Amino acid sequence: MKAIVVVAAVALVVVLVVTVAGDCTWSQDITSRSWDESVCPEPYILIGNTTCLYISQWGVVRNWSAAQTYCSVYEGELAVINDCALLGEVWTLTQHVLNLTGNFWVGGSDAEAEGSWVWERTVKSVPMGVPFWLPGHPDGDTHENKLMIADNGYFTDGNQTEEHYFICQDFSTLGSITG
Ligand SMILES: [Ca+2]
Repeated sequence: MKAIVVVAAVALVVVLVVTVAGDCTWSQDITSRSWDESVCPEPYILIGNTTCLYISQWGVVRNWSAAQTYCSVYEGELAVINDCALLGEVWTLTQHVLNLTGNFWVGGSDAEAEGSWVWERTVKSVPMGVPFWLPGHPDGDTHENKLMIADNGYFTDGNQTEEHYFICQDFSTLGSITG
């Protein structure tokens, strides 16, 4: 009887570790999730019932500016991620459904004023601190002025010349909600 309890406890711990994106948690049942491809224009998919995103996949990495250009080809821009639940959904999709281990450029920058992070599209403030940012970050000073989602599910700052995966957002369909 005691052994069964221990096994159950270990299983619970594993589930919790797998499904925490930074501190932005959501439903622990990955297998029941679906991402709707019918609402948003191709190649975007509806994530979190609110946002049309395109997530670059295997082999498609760009520096920050080239990623922004890539998004513009699909009439979008690098994504605005203001919501903790959306960040959790994105992280789970990238890391555990697409199995992409790496960093993802999104549309934030502090290039205009060091330490003052804004979304390039809206010029509104990027959420700071936990649960969005990796504790201790941003830490790159003027060497790292662009925003990415790290593979641990947190925001972190990166150098714009680095090549990473990236996330584009279509603002034409549901832009009034998140843009
Ligand atoms: Ca900076």
